[in-house]
Amino acid sequence: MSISMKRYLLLLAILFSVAVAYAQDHPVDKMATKETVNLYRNLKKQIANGVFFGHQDDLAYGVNWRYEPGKSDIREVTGDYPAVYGWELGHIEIDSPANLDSVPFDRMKQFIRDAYNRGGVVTISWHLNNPLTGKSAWDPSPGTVASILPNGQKHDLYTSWLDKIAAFLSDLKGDKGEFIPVIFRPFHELNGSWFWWGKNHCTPAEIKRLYQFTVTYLRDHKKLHHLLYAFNTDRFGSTEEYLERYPGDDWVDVIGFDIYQRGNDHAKFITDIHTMLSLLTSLAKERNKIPALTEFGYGQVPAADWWTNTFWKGIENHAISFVLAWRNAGKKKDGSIEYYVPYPGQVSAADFVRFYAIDRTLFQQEAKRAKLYSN
Ligand code: BMA
Repeated sequence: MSISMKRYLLLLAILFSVAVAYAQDHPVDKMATKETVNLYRNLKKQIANGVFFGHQDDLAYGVNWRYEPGKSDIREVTGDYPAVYGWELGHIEIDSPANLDSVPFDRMKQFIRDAYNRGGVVTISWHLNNPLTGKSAWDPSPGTVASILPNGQKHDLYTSWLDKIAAFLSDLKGDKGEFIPVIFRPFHELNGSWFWWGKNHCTPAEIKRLYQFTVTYLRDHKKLHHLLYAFNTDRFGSTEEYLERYPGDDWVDVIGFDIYQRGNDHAKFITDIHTMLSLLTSLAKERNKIPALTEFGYGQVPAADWWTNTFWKGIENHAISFVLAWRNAGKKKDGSIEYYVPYPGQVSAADFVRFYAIDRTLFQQEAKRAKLYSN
């Protein structure tokens, strides 16, 4: 074979391997780090084995404790940590040392490293203040979304806030200096109207542009390549409703929704969750996305068999990646009590152990075994 022929074949081989690499399943960030790509692919693969269980602020506090090293209400009850850890960046934008639920950002970074070192998954939400009024995320003053889009009067303020979350995210590194992948979940529950980015306060075109701008800024301008992007609504009634404010397949890796049980109609909750998961998992299949229950809970879990007889009944027939129970705040400043997973002695604790024992509910041990960051 002549030298030029050899060169030609070599070139063909290179082109072929590049084409194969591209044809493989990739997150929306084409420059995502290898740990991030592995997480993305492994989360999809693991759906066949079951559903990863997650908990917001799990390592920071529980119903009757605050900042005790290694402690977790889930671990107190089951002996194991959750597989997924939710954290929240609200108030980082105003340079507060702690988030809106008083978790210090420095401690949060360490909790994230601890969880990653155990093979767990990290997801982050952001109840950012209203950039137009300076009030909270729950201040729905009209025109806020429009004001932070490019050319809007608060656009520069918004990008300065994104710079702050980028600085936080850049600090998340594993022992080998690799970035810790994060499932970032901005503008959650956007089909409700309780947040300033909600349905009644902006048009679908505006919120889509904001979501797309946010991804572009973090990925292309800040050059963060360890993020997967989650899109999630609150409860929804149809695929059309779900997609009304969806920014498009090129911007989203994980699709989900948030759902809370209010009142004691368990049968209705099972039906609701089942109906929405059917729609969500069909969409995920069609669009090749990771489906998840991005937040859920039954406040104070007052039913002793809720985990196996209600929650599991709602999710067991659905191929979803993870579920995230909201935070065990315990007694809050306003006197109310908020928690969503049991602590020792809580009425649903024994049932949570039964739920934990189900083969297809996956906690820390299974996440570690699954080596989610390796290929
Ligand atoms: C809500 C409650 C609040 C909290 C907020 C942001 O659902 O838990 O207490 O401040 O989420 O985490």
